[in-house]
Amino acid sequence: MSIADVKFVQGFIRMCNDGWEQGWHERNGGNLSYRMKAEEVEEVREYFSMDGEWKEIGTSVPELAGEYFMVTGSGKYFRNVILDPAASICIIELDEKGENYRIRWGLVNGGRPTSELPSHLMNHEVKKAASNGAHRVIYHAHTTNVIALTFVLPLSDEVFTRELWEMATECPVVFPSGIGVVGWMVPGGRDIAVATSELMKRYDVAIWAHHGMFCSGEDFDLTFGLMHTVEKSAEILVKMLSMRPDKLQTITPQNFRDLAVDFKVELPEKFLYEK
Ligand code: 2HA
Ligand code: ZN
Repeated sequence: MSIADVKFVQGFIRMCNDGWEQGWHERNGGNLSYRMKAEEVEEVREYFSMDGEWKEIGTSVPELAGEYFMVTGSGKYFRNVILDPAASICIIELDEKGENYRIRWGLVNGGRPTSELPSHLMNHEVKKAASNGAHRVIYHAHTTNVIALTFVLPLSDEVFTRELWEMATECPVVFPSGIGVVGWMVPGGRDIAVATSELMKRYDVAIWAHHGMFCSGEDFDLTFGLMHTVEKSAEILVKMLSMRPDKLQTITPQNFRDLAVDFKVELPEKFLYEK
C-alpha cells in the first residue's frame, strides 16, 4: 500500500494525465487543487511529515482555515505527475487563520505549491460557501481554443456564454450559470485571484484572456468534464468561424428557453439577448 493507491490520489493523478493528453499542459502550464475530506486526511496521515515550514499564501482565506489540499507543484509538469507523483504534487495544510500553509507530503525534490495558489484558494473559499461545501476541485488549464477566442470575441461574460452555449446543445445544461471573463492580468498574484473569485461567486467557469481557464466542481469527473465541454464548444466555434463569419442557422433564444424547461435548468435571461 502506498499513497498512490488511495482513491482520491488516483483521481488527482488521472485528472493531471487526462489534461496532459488533451494538450492543455505544455511545459509547466496549468495547475490543479483538491480540498480533501476529513476522512481522506486520516487515510493518508501516516505519510505526513512535520518538516515543512509555515509559508505565506499571499492572501487570506479564513473560511479554509485548517483544511488540507492536494495541489500540483510550481514549475512541475503535468506530464510527469503519473510517473513521479511524490516529486510533482504535494499535500498542504492551512493554518488556523487561513494565511499560511505548510507542505505535509510530496515535492520530495523541493519546490513550492502552484504559483496560482492564491487564485486556487480564493476560488475554493468562494465555491465552498456557494455550494454548501460540495465543490472540492479547482482546475486551471491552457485550453487552446478558448484562448484563441479571447483574441476575437469581446471579453464579456454575456458574449462568451452565449456563443459557447450555441455551439453544442449540451452546453447550457452543463454550465447553465454561464462563464465569466477576466481581461488580461498578470498571473500568479492576489489581484487576479480576487477578480477570478469574484466571478466564481456566480459561475463555475472563468476565462483568463490570452491565458486559459479556471473550472470549479464537486469532483474530478465533473470538473474535468466541465473544462472538456467548454473547450470542445470553443473548438467548434473556432472551426465554424474558420469556415465563414456568420451562421446559416443556430440555436435560438426560444430554443434555449424550451430546453431549460425540459432539462430543468435555469438559464439567466441576460444571456438570451436578441442579436
Ligand atoms: O505555469 O499555468 O498560470 C503554471 C500556470 C500559471
Ligand atoms: Zn496558466
